[in-house]
Amino acid sequence: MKRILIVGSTGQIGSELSIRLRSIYGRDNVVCGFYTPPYPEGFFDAGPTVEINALHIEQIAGAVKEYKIDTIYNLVAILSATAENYPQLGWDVGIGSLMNCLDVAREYHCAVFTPSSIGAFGPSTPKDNTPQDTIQRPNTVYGITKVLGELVSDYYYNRWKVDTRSVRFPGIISYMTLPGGGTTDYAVEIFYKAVQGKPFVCPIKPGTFMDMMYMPDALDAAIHIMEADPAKLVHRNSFNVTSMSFDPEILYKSIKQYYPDFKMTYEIDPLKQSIADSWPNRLDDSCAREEWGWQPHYDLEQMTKDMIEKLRVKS
Ligand code: AKB
Repeated sequence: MKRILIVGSTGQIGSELSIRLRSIYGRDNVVCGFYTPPYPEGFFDAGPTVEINALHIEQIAGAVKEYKIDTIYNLVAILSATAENYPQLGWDVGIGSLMNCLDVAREYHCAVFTPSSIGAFGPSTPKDNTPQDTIQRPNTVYGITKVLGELVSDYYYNRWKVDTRSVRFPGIISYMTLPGGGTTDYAVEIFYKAVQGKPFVCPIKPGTFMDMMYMPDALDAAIHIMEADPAKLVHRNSFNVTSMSFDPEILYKSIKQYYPDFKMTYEIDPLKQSIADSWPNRLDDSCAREEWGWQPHYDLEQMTKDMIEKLRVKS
């Protein structure tokens, strides 16, 4: 049975990944590292927790030793738009947590998952059916940290045999914990407004396509890649994964099926728009499908239905 440490467990992905991992590996085999509030409801009662500032390597090492950890999920990051406003912070947090996790993993023989992102691509990357192996010249701090993360993770695998694996996450849509500071956040915020009966002001232009994924599929990806047979992995850091691609108008129409009076207007955020324009329209994730059986379950219609059902219960 795996013994897992999640560093950055209270964010959008961590708050749901911890629940899913505990349902698979057992409550006490998943330790949640926390640092930044707010903490999810019931967080401290749901299983073991430990305070970890990911920039302090001894805190990660201490938790790994104490709980006999063999797998680290490093979910610490400053998302794309915030990192453009605070580049030093984006760099320090993204790279600091990555290097600390890798060094601890090397010493204590742990596997490491650090998500990459569609942000690891840039304006010179082919926009449609973006291949697994292609040009990666991002023009954002976030993207640069993600490319470095991919390269350094592969380096630790090749040089030190640290079992590093990861996926390039698209925008993740979820109802439990809000994302913050990302370019794709609009695709979550729009649902909250629709369910609250309020109009939505979209920061991204119509016609801007980006890859997206519903949280249950994102959790599957993060878990299945770490369970994959290593003999079948040609790639490691990181795999393209996607389950849908849409622009704001397509998402708006999908939500309007449930709320015919829902109104969306546009007030373009130049920073978010320029980041979105530099990212692919749709990834080709055939390598993930071939090498470890990646298969998403939610398309736009299924995701919209489930998001609205869940948010109605929540509100
Ligand atoms: C962001 O928008 O910054 C993230 C991402 C796609 O990595 N959601």
